[in-house]
Amino acid sequence: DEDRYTHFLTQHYDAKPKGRDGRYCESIMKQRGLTRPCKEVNTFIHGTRNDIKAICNDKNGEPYNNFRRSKSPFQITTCKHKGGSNRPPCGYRATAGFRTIAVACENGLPVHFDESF
Ligand code: U5P
Repeated sequence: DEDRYTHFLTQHYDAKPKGRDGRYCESIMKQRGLTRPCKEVNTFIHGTRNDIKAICNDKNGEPYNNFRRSKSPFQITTCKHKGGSNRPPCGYRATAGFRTIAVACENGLPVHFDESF
């Protein structure tokens, strides 16, 4: 429902990122509430909400296992925890890419980020 979609956006959507490097990850992971404890891996999808929502229907998505995969690639940044303590401050490395993504949908809205490939 809307609540899970909002949660998905908080965790995985950033329209126009600044940097897409480790500093970007450290800042946005904290800002989005993902650092208590430090989340190990988290992907941010860039672009428009409408293009991401369209993965849930035939406009930009197709079935993939129990998920839906995008027909078109997205600019994404995946933040990976550097290791050591999982208590903040959390250090991250960034990997920027242009990739197909797989999400779970509920009532036509994305609610879970599964993977990119
Ligand atoms: N996750 C990402 N990007 C990835 C892989 C995992 O953001 O490339 C996040 C998702 O929020 C996912 C969580 O729900 O990590 C756990 O992933 P997994 O251990 O189920 O693969």
